[in-house]
Amino acid sequence: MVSSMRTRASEEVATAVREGRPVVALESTLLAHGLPPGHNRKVAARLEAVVRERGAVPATIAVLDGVARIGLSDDELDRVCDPDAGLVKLSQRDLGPVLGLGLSGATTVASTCALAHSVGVGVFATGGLGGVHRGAATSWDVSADLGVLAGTPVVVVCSGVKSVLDIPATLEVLETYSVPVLAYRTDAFPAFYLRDSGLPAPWRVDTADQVAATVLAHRTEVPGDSGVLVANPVPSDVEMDRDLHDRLLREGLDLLRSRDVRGKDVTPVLLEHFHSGSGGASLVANEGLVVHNAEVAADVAVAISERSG
Ligand code: PSU
Ligand code: MN
Repeated sequence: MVSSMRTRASEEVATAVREGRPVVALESTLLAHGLPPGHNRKVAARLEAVVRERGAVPATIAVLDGVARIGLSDDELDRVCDPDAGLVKLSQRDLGPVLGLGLSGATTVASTCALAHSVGVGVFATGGLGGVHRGAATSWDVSADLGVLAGTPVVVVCSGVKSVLDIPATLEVLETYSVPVLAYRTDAFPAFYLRDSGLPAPWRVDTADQVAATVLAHRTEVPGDSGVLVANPVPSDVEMDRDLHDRLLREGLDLLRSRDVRGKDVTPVLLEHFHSGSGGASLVANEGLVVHNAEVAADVAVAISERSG
């Protein structure tokens, strides 16, 4: 385990890792750039609380003043959730510049996975995975989340990928990168706000222990360093209405075109359109799914440490 000058695990996280106790990494981009101010701080606290209730240690990750922090204090979480703090969105390739230049930012799935792995944390919960964007054949916009999963042995629990992406292409790339995709208690690959993307998932699992068995076999028996994706659908009681979802999606895609939004701004602009256009329904779904993912990730982390113990 590395705790370098510029990457520091909190005392609690470092101790848990050393003792082989379950830890769940959480990302900060969904807080800083995916949820509105105020609401984001409540979700941050709820995520950490549910991970603890399930018997694991939460490790929210962000870069603050040139130090990658694995496990944040309450004050540090306040800062991540404060829009005036101006934390930029950091993918994996942005880590060198912010660490080297002493700057701050919120980590995406890609950079959170990489930092979690660097301190020995192998389970991570998020909302939606980044993927292949629509039109990627000409824009080349494919999230670094996929490339990092290809080479980082971390379990990522998410609710699939948003329907603003090209979901069939995203599943193809995950296959190319040899990332196992396990749908949790469903046969369908989920689409973030919706439980069913219309595409079947490659594998179905029904318990955290089945996830743990798969992860341990994948890590120990299968050559390569790819991660494992667990796709856990949004809970039925907070799933978005499909017609409202489809309308907001059409409008959101038009908005991107008319404002010429590109690159790292695409995801935050679309999320904001859903939040303002759905009268809050998308926020309820977003919070519900990310909390559920944190719970499942904690169960998986506990099951992995029981099987390894
Ligand atoms: N999906 C969401 N909410 C988010 C993100 C994705 O529903 O906040 C964030 C995650 O941090 C993910 C990142 O890693 O967006 C992907 O961004 P990009 O497509 O620019 O790689
Ligand atoms: Mn992108």
